[in-house]
Formats: sequence, C-alpha cells, structure tokens
Amino acid sequence: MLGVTDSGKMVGVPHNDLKASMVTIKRMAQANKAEVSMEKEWEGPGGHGAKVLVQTLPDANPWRDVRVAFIGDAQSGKSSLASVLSCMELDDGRGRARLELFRHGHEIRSGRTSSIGSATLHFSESGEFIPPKESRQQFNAKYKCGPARVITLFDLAGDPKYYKTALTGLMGRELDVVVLIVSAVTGVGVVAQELLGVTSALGIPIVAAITKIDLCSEEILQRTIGQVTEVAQQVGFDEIDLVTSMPEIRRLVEDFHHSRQLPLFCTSSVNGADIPLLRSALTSIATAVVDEVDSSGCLKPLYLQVLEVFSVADAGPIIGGVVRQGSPKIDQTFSIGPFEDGRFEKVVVKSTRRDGVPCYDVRQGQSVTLEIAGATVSDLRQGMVLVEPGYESACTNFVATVRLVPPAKDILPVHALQVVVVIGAMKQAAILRTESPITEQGDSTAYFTLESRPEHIRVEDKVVFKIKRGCTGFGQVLRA
Ligand SMILES: Nc1nc2c(ncn2[C@@H]2O[C@H](COP(=O)(O)OP(=O)(O)OP(=O)(O)O)[C@@H](O)[C@H]2O)c(=O)[nH]1
Ligand SMILES: [Mg+2]
Repeated sequence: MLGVTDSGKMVGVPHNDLKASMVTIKRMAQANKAEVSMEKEWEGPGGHGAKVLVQTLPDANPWRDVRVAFIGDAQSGKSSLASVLSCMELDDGRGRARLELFRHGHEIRSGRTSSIGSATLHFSESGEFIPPKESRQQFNAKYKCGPARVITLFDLAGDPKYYKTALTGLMGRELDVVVLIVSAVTGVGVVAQELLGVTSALGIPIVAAITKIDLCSEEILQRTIGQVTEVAQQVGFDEIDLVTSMPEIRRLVEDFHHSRQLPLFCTSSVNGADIPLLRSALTSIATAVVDEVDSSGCLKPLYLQVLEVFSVADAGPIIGGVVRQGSPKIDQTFSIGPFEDGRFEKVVVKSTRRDGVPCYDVRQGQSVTLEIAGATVSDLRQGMVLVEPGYESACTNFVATVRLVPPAKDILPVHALQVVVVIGAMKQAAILRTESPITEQGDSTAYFTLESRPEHIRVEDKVVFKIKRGCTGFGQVLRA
C-alpha cells in the first residue's frame, strides 16, 4: 500500500511522490523478475494513495511450442476433428463439436470456418496430458509457469471463399505438422489439393486423416484411400502408410522426417474411431520435434511477426505472434511497423505471456502475447513486425524465384499478372512480372510490386501467391 501511515491511516501523498514511488517499485520489481500492477488508486486528505500488486514471474520454460494445422475441403470435418481431439468430447454429426472453435457469429450460423480457429493440447514437463476441463485457476496453481509443452491445433478454412485466409494460416505460424483432413464420403477436392501442394512446397511435414468413416461403406472408404494415395504421389510421396495401431506410432515417429510414405489415419469424430490413435500420434510427433529452445537464437535481435492484435480493459494494445528470433523482455524498447507510409514506431513491452500465463521472458519458437505501450490498437495490423531498433525496413518491390504448386499446370508468360501475395501473416494484392513461363520446376524469376502498402520483407522469406482459382505459386525472396 502506498500513502498509508504506519498506524494504517489512509492519508495519501502528493501525486508526484506517488509517481516517483511507483517508478522505484517498478525498478525493484524488474531487478527481481517481478510484475507490478496498480490494483486500486484512492484519494485521501494528504493526496493520492494506491494498492499495488507485485508478483514474481516464472522464467520462460525451455520448451518451444508445437504448431499443427488442419487443412482440407469445405465441410470435410476439420473443425469437428480439431475440437474432438482437444476437448475429448465426440461430435453429434450436426456440428456440435465445431462450436468450440468458432470465433464469429456468422461462422456459427453458416457452420463454416472463415478465420483461423485454434485449440490447444497441454502437457506437463514429464509429458503428462493435462485435461482440458481443468479450470484456469487450478491449472495455474498446479503448473506455476503454465504447461511445459503446448500443442496448438490451427483449424483452417476449407471454403474457396476463404482460401487466402487459409494460406496465411499455413504461412505465418511456423508449423511443425500439417494434417490433411479428407471426408470419407466426398473424397479429395481442389482446395485440399492446392493447400497440400503449398504445404509440400513450404517443406512442412504432412499427415493425412480420412474422417467421417461412420458414414460410408468399406468400398467407398477404399475409393477415398485410393484418391489420397494419388494426391500424395502428386506432391512426392511414394505411397501411403495406413496407421491402425499404437505400436505402429513409434515406428512412424522414428521415420517421420525421412519417410517417403504419407501416414494415414481413418477416423470418425462421431463414433470416435481411431481418435485416441491420432491424438497419440500427434502428441508423439510433437514430443519428438519439441526440442529445447535453441539458446543461440534467443540471443539474436528480436523478430516477431504480428499474427493478431487486440485490446483488453486497462491495458495497452496486445499483439500475438510467434517469436521467430530473440527473446523479448519486459520494459525493452522495440520498433513496430511498417505503417502505411513505411514508418516504424518505438514501443515498450509492458508484459509478456505464453499461452495466457505471465512470464518474465519468452523465447524463440514460442507463441506469445505481448502488451505494448506507444501505439494504438487501431493503427496495428496482422503482418506487421516487431524488431530491434536498427532492423526496421519496408519495401513495395521485391524479387523472388517462383514456381507453381500442384495441381496447377504451366502457364504462359505474361507481362503483368494480378495476384494475391502472402508472406507469413501478411497478405495483399500485387502485380507480378515475369519474362519466362512459370512452371512447376521453379526456375523463373518474378518481380513483385505490392499494391496497398509497404511491408517488412526479408531475403529468403517464403512467398505464396494465388493467381486464380486452382492456380497457386510458391517462391522465395531473392532481393527486397
Ligand atoms: N457423421 C459424421 N459427421 C461428421 C464427422 N465429422 C464432422 N462431421 C459433420 O460434418 C459437418 C462439417 O464439419 P466441420 O467440422 O464443420 O467441417 P470443416 O471441414 O471444418 O468445414 P469448413 O470450416 O467449411 O472448412 C458438421 O455437421 C459435422 O458435425 C464425422 O466423423 N462423422
Ligand atoms: Mg471448419
């Protein structure tokens, strides 16, 4: 309590003294890895007083997060499966389970994902699964610095109308695994094929799951397995590897990164068939890819691309993203941008959270939210970056090597194509110029001009561009 006498009288002190005391408390807290928040401010005969909460913050735990995305055609069962895997409750076949993942009213009304939904699976340091229904309070008390391992399942849209949003979901999240979801009844459509082509071009490991097997005969299931085999071959797999029992998972995980076979599960979100098997496989794959954070990466200058921006009462803007490099700490100053005119603004980190739990610092590879001061929520947007001062850059023109991803076919050379370009979480219209045909082989050079505003683009950034329906290209930045 500030402004209270030794005998407990709430007298208050002049406003400037209160401010100076707060500065001292913050400095002491910072030196002791603690967070300070003003709980209550009041006025007394002698001026102002305050109740201040000082909390010790846990160190960031050393594990990096694992991120898995679900791709597939519209209504193939992605949201339902992501929900059933994380919430442990089965679907009713009429869209009950997916409600857990929807973020907008119109998604609930239409039953279609239009944004990027997410669900999380939590594990303790020893790999123990933490039940989803445990209350936040019990959870925080038990696991003081939050769960040690977090697997986030991103549920992407399958409707062609939201294809570009699905692309940003694939691009901006440093994914460890992508799961191709196929409805046993309707098989593989164009969106699934295109997103699979992009995933493969991005070099992200792939797993496939046929779902809704409760709705089809053995004959139809075999036909769908045949279709999955064909599209798997289109992106370079030799064949599929049907996984049907727990002992097979160990072998699957050992071979995962070198295997030329696409692991395939046959599941149902309604009768629960092979749901524990798929959950176990994702957990085992995740545990295998979850290394300790590379500490040399934490020492590098901060690079975080903003995936979401929001505000909460009595706090500055909150930005969410994956720490690509570095380790932001409370009270450090960084630059955020670019704004419409290419400018960056200096901002100060006020608090750092990982999976909603406050931490003293957060590290490379972790999904985080940061409260910042020095910018307004309405000026911030997805695709901006938070970087160390001195590393600000913005451009509207860049050069990249480009190729088409399957199932698109070679296209003729054209002088100027209107495309939508996606780099990480940034997405905007651009003009693409090329002198030679864009093919699947990937040796064309393309010159991109962004149409709306400058962006922070780095050499070697991966680029995905949509040319028209059924035709998507992939590239890598050569010059920016
Ligand atoms: N019978 C049965 N129905 C299922 C199963 N999985 C999902 N469904 C139903 O299929 C419908 C579509 O499921 P969603 O999970 O919304 O499909 P989606 O792939 O997320 O669709 P988009 O968001 O449009 O891409 C819903 O009515 C679900 O209840 C399943 O395994 N069996
Ligand atoms: Mg959905």
